[in-house]
Amino acid sequence: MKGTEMKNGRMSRVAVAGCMLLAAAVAAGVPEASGEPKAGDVATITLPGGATMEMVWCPAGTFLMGSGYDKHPVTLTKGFWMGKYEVTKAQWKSVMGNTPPDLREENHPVVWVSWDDCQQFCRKAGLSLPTEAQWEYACRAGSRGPYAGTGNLDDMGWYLDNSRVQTHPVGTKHPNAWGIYDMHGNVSEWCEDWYGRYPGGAVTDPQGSPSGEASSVEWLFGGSSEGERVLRGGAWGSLSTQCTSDFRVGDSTSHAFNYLGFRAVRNLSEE
Ligand SMILES: [Ca+2]
Repeated sequence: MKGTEMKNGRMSRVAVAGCMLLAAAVAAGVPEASGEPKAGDVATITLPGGATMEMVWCPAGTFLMGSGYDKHPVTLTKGFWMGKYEVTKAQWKSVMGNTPPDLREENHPVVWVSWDDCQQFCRKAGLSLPTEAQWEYACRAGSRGPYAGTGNLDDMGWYLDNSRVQTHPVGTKHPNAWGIYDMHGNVSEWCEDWYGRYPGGAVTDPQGSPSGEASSVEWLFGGSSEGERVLRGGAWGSLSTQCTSDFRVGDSTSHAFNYLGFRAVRNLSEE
């Protein structure tokens, strides 16, 4: 897939010859058996404003989501393209024409973005926030332990013990098995779903709770009356236990802070 390019929301028809079938299939939203991408295949999209974004193919599949009593089988019936990296300041500036207040370099993940802000970015770019299930599936990339990739958080992410309490350029730690970076730590990532209890038992293509609850962490601070959206992966200031594949927390949709960022997905319905 290297060298394939998607422009203006569509796979480019001038992609390299070997990708022509795939390009047509994905553009039509109907992947062909022979042309379906493989886990970890990479495509590059051009964002409004000219910046590019690398996306990694996550194939349809079933995995065990959550941990302990929350663990339950989840089936995702459609593959999707997941951002290889957290959305950077440069990408935000390209799409939105501004950057939130932060002095970091442009290859750092954008921070000070609320869930509402991320919705605006995604609408403009023809992308979406991942569902919580998509996020954990892509984070695990087939792994079952608390951390993907090497299984060692120091290899995989920036968190309280190694970050020097700041963000770091994206992609500077070890990727997971599908080649996705910084799912553990660096910035905590907004997901599409309302925060709420998991449904009991096996589920297919879950879209999250029908309305938002205050997460257990937020309850400590009085919760939020407007309901909360899911945040995943922990951040540069998080404990190791807050950076696991299954750790979840919620926050109000209008809250922006210096550890809140996101990554985007492109679903086949958006091709
Ligand atoms: Ca992250």
